[in-house]
Amino acid sequence: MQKIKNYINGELIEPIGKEYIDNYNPSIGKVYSFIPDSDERDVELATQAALKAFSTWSITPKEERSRILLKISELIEKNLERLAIAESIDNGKPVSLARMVDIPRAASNFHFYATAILHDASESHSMEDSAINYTLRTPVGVAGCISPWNLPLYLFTWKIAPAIASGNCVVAKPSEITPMTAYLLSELCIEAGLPKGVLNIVHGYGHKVGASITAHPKIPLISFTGGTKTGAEIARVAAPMFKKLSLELGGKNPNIIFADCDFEKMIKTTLNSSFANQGQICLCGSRIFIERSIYEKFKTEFVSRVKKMKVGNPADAESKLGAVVSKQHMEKVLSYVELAKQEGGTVLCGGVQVKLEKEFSEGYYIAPTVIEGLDYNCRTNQEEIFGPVVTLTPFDTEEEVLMYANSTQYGLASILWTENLTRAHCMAGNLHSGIVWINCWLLRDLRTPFGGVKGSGVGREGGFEALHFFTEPKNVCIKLK
Ligand code: TXE
Repeated sequence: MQKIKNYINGELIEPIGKEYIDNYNPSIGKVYSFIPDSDERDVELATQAALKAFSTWSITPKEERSRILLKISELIEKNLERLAIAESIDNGKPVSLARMVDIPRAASNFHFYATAILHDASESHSMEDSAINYTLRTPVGVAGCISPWNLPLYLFTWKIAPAIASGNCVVAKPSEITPMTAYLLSELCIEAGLPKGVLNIVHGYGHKVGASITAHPKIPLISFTGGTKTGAEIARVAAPMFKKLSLELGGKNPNIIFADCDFEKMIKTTLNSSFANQGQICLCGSRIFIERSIYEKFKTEFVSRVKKMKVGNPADAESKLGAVVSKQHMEKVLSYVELAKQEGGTVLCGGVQVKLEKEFSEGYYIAPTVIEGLDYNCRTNQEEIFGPVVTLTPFDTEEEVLMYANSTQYGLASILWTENLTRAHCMAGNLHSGIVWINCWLLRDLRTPFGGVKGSGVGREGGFEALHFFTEPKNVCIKLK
């Protein structure tokens, strides 16, 4: 069985400790490869390589950096099918989703930042005839990038691309649950001619490799996407070291549906915003609020379509849902269904593990689940479940549904369905979230600021926000006479 390797100083090498971790294929519930169980010695090796490469990479002309990132983007596109299959096997998601969303977005991430650096500019401020100021934005040095298992290559490259595009070098750690496409990316970076040490990928556990990256004195910046609890732990370690932090954390996003919406468009999109990637996207709308006058109509139509969504072999084009990412995660999600029942909820469909035939019988499959009859402030409606589980709650007024929507510790994304323009703009202004989608979901322009408020994180990714995060601004003021 394949043993993947760390990517350090331009080479694919074994972990110093020669230890490995089992890597599961969640669709069959079996180990299919091994990943390095790296430790702080491997992180040290990677950091030294990054520091060494930084002196050259940081002064490499942006046109040359752009050329190499474009090459990486092209190679991802060229290897799309291989990467999509690898992503699906590693994460359990339908290969159709990986082919349509995950891998193309990874290519776009490199392509976007390869061109953004050619057009970025910094400010100057004239003090009439007495002085002139100009702002320099220089790369910070070695960036630590730590990413999660739900959109493995998509989120991994969303950090790495702007970091290296802006002249930094990187020590990166993908989730130990889904390391495969990060490993395949290493091979593509070598093929693209990325200079050694610019990107270093160290595989292993969060509490070992992730914690070591976070605490390393020579890594002045951490970009993290993952759970809110882990984000708080990273902040606890990094803050006293005055590290720059970007934390993209969990979400418990409201999907607010008014009676005047375009019903067919809304229901089709809501199936997707509820269950895409088995509900394992921090942007999913897991709390669905429906104006009372259409509640029964929505419930009947929505549940009947959910029941038709095929849960199956991720390689099967018909599968709408594949396996959730791990046995532990399946048990966590199912435990929330039990909690919902204890809190007075009624399961309208799903709520159980799906047992498939033959080699898939040991896979981690959950039926898409719809629950009604819960209070807006019960645990099921306040805590991130991060699986194919949504709740339905009726509302009567805008004030009421705003209070429900804003009632959690999270504030990442909101979804709003209405044809009333005034209401759309007013609600958007009053929703406590970093992103508001109106009559759509997951429509993404990479130039826009991406991130959340409250327990959903700190800072923003995307566009020039990311380039500014990965650089330090310096003001130079020159006296004119
Ligand atoms: O994330 P973790 P997990 C949410 C979702 C999920 C929960 C936990 O609710 O159930 O987070 O998921 C590394 N120092 N989201 O366990 O633990 C870890 O190895 C440094 C939302 O996957 O946060 C992995 O690479 N690093 C999220 C990364 O952090 C540490 C997407 C994420 O792992 C570490 C995923 C430490 N002490 C989960 N401990 C989103 N916003 O999209 C772990 N890691």
